[in-house]
Amino acid sequence: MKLYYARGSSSLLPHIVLHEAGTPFSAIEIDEHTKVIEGGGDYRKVNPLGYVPALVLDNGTLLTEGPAIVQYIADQVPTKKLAPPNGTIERTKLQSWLNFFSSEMHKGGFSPLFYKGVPEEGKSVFRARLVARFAYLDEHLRSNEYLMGHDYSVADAHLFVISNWASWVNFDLSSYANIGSHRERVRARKAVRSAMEAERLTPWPSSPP
Ligand SMILES: N[C@@H](CCC(=O)N[C@@H](CS)C(=O)NCC(=O)O)C(=O)O
Repeated sequence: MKLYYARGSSSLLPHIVLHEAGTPFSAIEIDEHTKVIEGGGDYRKVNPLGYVPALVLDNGTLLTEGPAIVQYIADQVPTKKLAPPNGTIERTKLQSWLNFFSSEMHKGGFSPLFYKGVPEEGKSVFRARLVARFAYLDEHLRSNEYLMGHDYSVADAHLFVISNWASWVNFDLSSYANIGSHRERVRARKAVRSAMEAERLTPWPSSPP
């Protein structure tokens, strides 16, 4: 398997999950802006959409979209319990979290804060949304060690990856104590440290790479 990633971006999610799974893979860095693959080549020939992550399986199948990719990886190693079994209500709850992070927090929250063309007035709408959504998450984590309850899952890695971006857009997370301790629990995992070291993210860069 080959994972195409850009440092510190949403592709850190499948990068962490591949380390959790222990599945052999190679990680290939791309420049998110120029779409040039490390060592040469146009990433758009791998993924015509041009964005990361993309996972290319050994048989050449291309998988895109982080939430789908991490469920595929989790399903390859059921004993690791990175996702509840398919078809269960617990799996639907996990999918609900993954969709929440991908749509409400990523595209409908953080993404517009990175765009230079978005005026400050517009950005304040998305900041307010993030405030409300982080408050909701913080309340949930008050009584739950992990998003799904007692057990770590790919959803926890997703929250970790998304909340990493707060420092890049001057969004203050310090008032969300439960999110802070959840982030520490997730950061302490060997797989998380390995993926972050592979992407040269320790220490966390002060601005997007
Ligand atoms: N819907 C995709 C979005 C992925 C995405 O937004 N990737 C960003 C990095 S966080 C990217 O590669 N942006 C560059 C571009 O859109 O050209 C997913 O959830 O995997």
